[in-house]
Amino acid sequence: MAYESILFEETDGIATITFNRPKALNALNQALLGELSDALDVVAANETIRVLVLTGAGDKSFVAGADISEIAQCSPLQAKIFAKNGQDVIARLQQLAIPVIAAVNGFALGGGSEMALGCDFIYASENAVFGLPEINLGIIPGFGGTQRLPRLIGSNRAKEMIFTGKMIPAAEAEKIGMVNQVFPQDALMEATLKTARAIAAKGKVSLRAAKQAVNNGLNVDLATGCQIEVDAFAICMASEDGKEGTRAFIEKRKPQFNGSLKG
Ligand code: CO8
Repeated sequence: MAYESILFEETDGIATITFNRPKALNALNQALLGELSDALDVVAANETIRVLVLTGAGDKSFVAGADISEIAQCSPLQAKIFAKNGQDVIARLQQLAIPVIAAVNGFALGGGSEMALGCDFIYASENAVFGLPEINLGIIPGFGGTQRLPRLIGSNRAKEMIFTGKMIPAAEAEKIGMVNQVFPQDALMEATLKTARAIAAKGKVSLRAAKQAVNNGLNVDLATGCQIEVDAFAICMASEDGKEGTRAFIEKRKPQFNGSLKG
């Protein structure tokens, strides 16, 4: 599929999807969501891709939200479908077997913050701005923001952001735990790719197990979460990666992870 609203590239096992509607500050319209969904199919089907990075075109915006001109034309039913499409594609990011990093290089507002919250963690540039300003439009977040933000930063802080619609700079987003690390704008992508390369060198089986254990454990009680962890741990030990990693330590050499799921 030829893309118009995103850019898709892959280098050395790291795929990068760039939201590419700079004239609209990379706002998410339904066509873009369709392209993103297609690109996630490609990523999921390609075993050589080890890490996915999401970023925005230009130096001003990651994603300035869902496209307000499209929302304004929606009937309630169309709005429900638009919101569901956005939620589904963000859920797929979260469920992707490989790690997904958001490199937020400017505005991450509304659906933009929600997109970043669907990633495994967020790096941001110093000029990045986060917020859920939907309340100013007489609506509420519709791409999972009322659910993921409180789980990440706590319900009181999330409610303050959602009720006021205030925008917060990257430094504050880092302070409240929404962002892992902030970089000068011209250093963001290299820092993100450096972390992506470090992750890509780990075992595919253990990365998958770690992501699933954390994600699945977040929605259950501690005992059930710990059970999820031991099951995932056993899968690692049944894999070549688990055998190779422990053997390499004992033999005092670097492990060569092949990502095979075979025991
Ligand atoms: N949608 C459509 N176009 C946008 C959006 C957007 N979210 N954001 C910016 N643009 C467009 C502007 O209209 C403008 O276009 P034009 O040049 O043709 O007039 C262009 O991008 C540049 O924007 P500005 O001139 O406004 O740039 P500024 O630097 O002055 O301001 C801001 C930047 C602060 C980011 C400002 O553009 C802004 O406030 N944008 C809207 C932010 C917002 O409210 N986002 C939330 C949107 S709602 C949402 O995300 C809901 C998610 C769930 C949806 C469920 C589906 C129904």
